[in-house]
Amino acid sequence: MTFLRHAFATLAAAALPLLASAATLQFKVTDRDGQPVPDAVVEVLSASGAVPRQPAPPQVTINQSRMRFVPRVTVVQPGTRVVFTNQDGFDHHVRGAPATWGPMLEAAGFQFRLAGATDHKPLSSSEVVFDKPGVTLLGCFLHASMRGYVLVAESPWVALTGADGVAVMDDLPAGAAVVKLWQADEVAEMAPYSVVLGPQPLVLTRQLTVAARRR
Ligand SMILES: [Cu+2]
Repeated sequence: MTFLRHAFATLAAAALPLLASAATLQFKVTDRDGQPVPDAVVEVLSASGAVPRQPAPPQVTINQSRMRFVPRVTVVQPGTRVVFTNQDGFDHHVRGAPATWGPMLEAAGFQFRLAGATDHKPLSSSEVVFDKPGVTLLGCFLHASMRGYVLVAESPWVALTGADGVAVMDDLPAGAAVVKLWQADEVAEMAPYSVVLGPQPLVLTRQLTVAARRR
């Protein structure tokens, strides 16, 4: 009986901080015409200092496929290794340059060529470690229409909007936070939101000043 009571107390103590800290944010992004905008990045900077239970992967892959960067927008944590591969049957370049003013300008851009895929060899690949928060614009010298983005987040709490223009983040730490939104085509500066996250799901919406680029 003593043992059981002890076990219960331990369980309760372990569960309590999780219950107390779980907050939900839903962020919907639409364009100038009211259409849902996918691939917008929602970042939550929590004053709590808490980090997600599930750590971000140390390595991600961006494919060049059918004349596109796939995914078009990749969000990583500082220090993430990004592997680029070319799946098309012809050569591509990968050119990376800072997309915004800020600390990223100190970092040198990068460029390399990836040979086209053949039946007999493994895919051409090369990798880049992204260290500093900021946005890098990806392009290809050979195909001007190719555009991609790597966003190195400031916060471990970050999500992309889906095809419905909505990002839902569960398990956020409760308390004061700043919510930032980034979207590739938006030209107007988007002021961050100061919010308090609590047990009630917080719903935010933002209409962009531009019509999002269709693929
Ligand atoms: Cu190309």
